[in-house]
Amino acid sequence: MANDDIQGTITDSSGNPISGATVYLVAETSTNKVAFKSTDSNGYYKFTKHPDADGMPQEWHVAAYYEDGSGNVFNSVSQPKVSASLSEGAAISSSVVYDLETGDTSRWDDVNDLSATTSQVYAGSYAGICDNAITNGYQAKVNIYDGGRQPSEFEFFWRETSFSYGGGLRLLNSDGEFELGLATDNPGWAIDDGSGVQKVYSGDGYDRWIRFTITFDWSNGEFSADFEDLSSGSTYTDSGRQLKKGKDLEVLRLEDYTGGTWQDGDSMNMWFDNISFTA
Ligand SMILES: [Ca+2]
Ligand SMILES: [Ca+2]
Repeated sequence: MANDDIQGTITDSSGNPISGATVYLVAETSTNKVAFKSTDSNGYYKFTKHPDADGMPQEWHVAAYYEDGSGNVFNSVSQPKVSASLSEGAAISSSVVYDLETGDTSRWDDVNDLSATTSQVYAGSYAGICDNAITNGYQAKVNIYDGGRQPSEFEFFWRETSFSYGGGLRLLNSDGEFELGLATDNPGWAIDDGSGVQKVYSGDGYDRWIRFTITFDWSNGEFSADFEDLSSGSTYTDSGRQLKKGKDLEVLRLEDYTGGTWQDGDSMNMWFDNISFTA
């Protein structure tokens, strides 16, 4: 197991081989990219005798990245994690998903308060939980797109208890400026966009999964919101809302939020799952 080769073929969503894609080998237990290769003319890559110093079975992700020269960027991380032989290749999709299915927070870049848990799960075996509100700092951070991208859609699911006084997600662009925030105003739903913070729905209660889908219109610096309480069926939709800057997205942060103020440190007890970005 220790020195097996990891190899495969990178294809597009139609199954056509992608030449010149960059493939990273990412350890299960960290976000470190331990090696990278470019695919050949047949889309083939191979990591020979990949690092596995402890001699124990080590599982890996393969992350693939490709720009087609027309401004289209394709990213993927193999899910579930691949074990020592990746023989069937990893199809490039244009989605990046944070679903906690590694059972840890290894895919996050900096974590102050976020844990993988089985206590409440929207999909799969794990969700993320934040249960220790942080003042003047974020709960957790991840670089979604190094250098910034303009995905078409952003979606996630959250769940909150009555012990929580709100929390949420904030998106920053490649200049380090905020573009959009979405938060609970326990149990209401709040949007922090180009118009500032607004509570858009009062919420139907606690202990239920809520779906949040954002569709971006980058050419106009706008987005549409489509939110749904998966227990009651209540929805909120709006369109033509202004982003704060309208540039791009690079970083996702989970942050505490209470009654209109981010990072206030006043109680946060909520789960997140299937946070996805689709380019
Ligand atoms: Ca999950
Ligand atoms: Ca709070």
